[in-house]
Amino acid sequence: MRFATLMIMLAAPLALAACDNGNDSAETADMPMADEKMAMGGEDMPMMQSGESAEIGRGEGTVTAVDAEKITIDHGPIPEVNWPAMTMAFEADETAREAVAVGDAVTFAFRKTDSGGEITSITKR
Ligand SMILES: [Cu+2]
Repeated sequence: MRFATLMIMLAAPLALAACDNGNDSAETADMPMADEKMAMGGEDMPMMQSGESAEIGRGEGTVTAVDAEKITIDHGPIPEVNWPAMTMAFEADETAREAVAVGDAVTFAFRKTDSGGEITSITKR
Protein backbone atom coordinates (compact mmCIF):
# COMPACT_ATOMS: atom_id res chain seq x y z
CA MET A 1 0.00 0.00 0.00
CA ARG A 2 2.93 2.34 0.60
CA PHE A 3 3.97 1.64 -2.95
CA ALA A 4 0.48 2.52 -4.19
CA THR A 5 0.59 5.86 -2.41
CA LEU A 6 3.97 6.60 -3.92
CA MET A 7 2.70 5.84 -7.40
CA ILE A 8 -0.26 8.20 -6.95
CA MET A 9 2.10 10.95 -5.84
CA LEU A 10 4.22 10.36 -8.91
CA ALA A 11 1.19 10.34 -11.17
CA ALA A 12 -0.27 13.61 -9.85
CA PRO A 13 2.19 15.97 -11.60
CA LEU A 14 1.56 14.08 -14.82
CA ALA A 15 -2.16 14.74 -14.50
CA LEU A 16 -1.51 18.44 -13.97
CA ALA A 17 0.81 18.53 -16.95
CA ALA A 18 -1.78 16.82 -19.10
CA CYS A 19 -4.30 19.51 -18.30
CA ASP A 20 -2.01 22.16 -19.71
CA ASN A 21 -1.98 20.31 -23.00
CA GLY A 22 -5.55 21.32 -23.59
CA ASN A 23 -7.97 19.42 -25.74
CA ASP A 24 -5.98 16.21 -25.80
CA SER A 25 -7.17 15.37 -22.32
CA ALA A 26 -10.81 15.24 -23.39
CA GLU A 27 -10.23 12.38 -25.78
CA THR A 28 -8.58 10.17 -23.18
CA ALA A 29 -11.09 10.90 -20.44
CA ASP A 30 -12.83 7.54 -20.78
CA MET A 31 -9.71 5.42 -20.99
CA PRO A 32 -8.98 5.06 -17.25
CA MET A 33 -12.31 3.24 -16.82
CA ALA A 34 -11.29 0.56 -19.29
CA ASP A 35 -7.89 0.22 -17.62
CA GLU A 36 -9.54 -0.11 -14.25
CA LYS A 37 -11.61 -3.10 -15.36
CA MET A 38 -8.51 -4.81 -16.67
CA ALA A 39 -6.69 -4.15 -13.43
CA MET A 40 -9.41 -5.77 -11.34
CA GLY A 41 -8.82 -9.17 -12.88
CA GLY A 42 -5.09 -8.83 -13.21
CA GLU A 43 -1.92 -8.14 -11.36
CA ASP A 44 -1.43 -5.68 -8.54
CA MET A 45 -1.25 -2.45 -10.56
CA PRO A 46 -1.42 0.51 -8.16
CA MET A 47 -1.29 3.11 -10.90
CA MET A 48 -4.82 2.25 -11.94
CA GLN A 49 -6.18 3.63 -8.68
CA SER A 50 -5.25 7.15 -9.68
CA GLY A 51 -6.87 6.80 -13.09
CA GLU A 52 -10.44 7.05 -11.88
CA SER A 53 -10.00 10.52 -10.37
CA ALA A 54 -8.09 12.00 -13.31
CA GLU A 55 -11.04 13.73 -14.95
CA ILE A 56 -9.86 17.07 -16.25
CA GLY A 57 -11.96 19.88 -17.66
CA ARG A 58 -11.41 23.33 -19.07
CA GLY A 59 -13.85 26.18 -19.11
CA GLU A 60 -14.45 29.87 -19.52
CA GLY A 61 -16.45 32.09 -17.24
CA THR A 62 -16.65 35.11 -14.98
CA VAL A 63 -15.40 35.20 -11.39
CA THR A 64 -18.28 36.03 -9.03
CA ALA A 65 -16.52 35.50 -5.68
CA VAL A 66 -13.13 34.71 -4.17
CA ASP A 67 -12.87 33.55 -0.57
CA ALA A 68 -10.23 31.95 1.66
CA GLU A 69 -10.48 28.57 -0.07
CA LYS A 70 -12.45 28.88 -3.26
CA ILE A 71 -13.06 30.78 -6.46
CA THR A 72 -16.69 30.94 -7.58
CA ILE A 73 -17.11 31.05 -11.33
CA ASP A 74 -20.17 31.59 -13.49
CA HIS A 75 -18.96 29.21 -16.20
CA GLY A 76 -20.17 28.03 -19.57
CA PRO A 77 -20.82 24.39 -20.51
CA ILE A 78 -17.89 21.97 -19.99
CA PRO A 79 -18.46 18.93 -22.23
CA GLU A 80 -15.41 17.02 -20.91
CA VAL A 81 -17.21 16.42 -17.62
CA ASN A 82 -20.81 16.73 -18.87
CA TRP A 83 -21.48 19.95 -17.00
CA PRO A 84 -24.00 22.52 -18.20
CA ALA A 85 -23.39 26.23 -17.67
CA MET A 86 -23.67 27.10 -13.97
CA THR A 87 -22.25 29.15 -11.14
CA MET A 88 -20.16 27.10 -8.74
CA ALA A 89 -17.28 27.32 -6.29
CA PHE A 90 -13.99 25.61 -7.17
CA GLU A 91 -11.30 24.74 -4.68
CA ALA A 92 -8.27 26.87 -5.50
CA ASP A 93 -4.82 27.36 -4.06
CA GLU A 94 -3.46 30.72 -2.95
CA THR A 95 -1.68 31.39 -6.24
CA ALA A 96 -4.89 30.90 -8.20
CA ARG A 97 -6.97 32.96 -5.76
CA GLU A 98 -4.56 35.87 -5.92
CA ALA A 99 -4.46 35.78 -9.71
CA VAL A 100 -8.09 36.77 -10.18
CA ALA A 101 -10.69 39.15 -8.79
CA VAL A 102 -14.48 39.42 -8.86
CA GLY A 103 -15.64 40.46 -12.31
CA ASP A 104 -12.68 38.98 -14.18
CA ALA A 105 -13.41 37.00 -17.33
CA VAL A 106 -11.26 33.89 -17.05
CA THR A 107 -10.16 30.71 -18.77
CA PHE A 108 -9.48 27.90 -16.33
CA ALA A 109 -8.60 24.23 -16.04
CA PHE A 110 -9.64 22.00 -13.18
CA ARG A 111 -9.53 18.49 -11.85
CA LYS A 112 -12.90 16.98 -11.00
CA THR A 113 -13.26 16.07 -7.31
CA ASP A 114 -15.92 14.45 -5.13
CA SER A 115 -17.18 17.88 -4.09
CA GLY A 116 -16.91 19.58 -7.49
CA GLY A 117 -13.66 20.77 -8.93
CA GLU A 118 -10.20 22.00 -8.00
CA ILE A 119 -8.61 24.71 -10.12
CA THR A 120 -5.30 23.65 -11.64
CA SER A 121 -4.76 26.80 -13.69
CA ILE A 122 -6.63 30.03 -14.24
CA THR A 123 -5.89 33.08 -16.38
CA LYS A 124 -7.70 36.29 -17.19
CA ARG A 125 -8.96 36.63 -20.73
CU1 LIG B 1 -19.97 23.87 -12.72
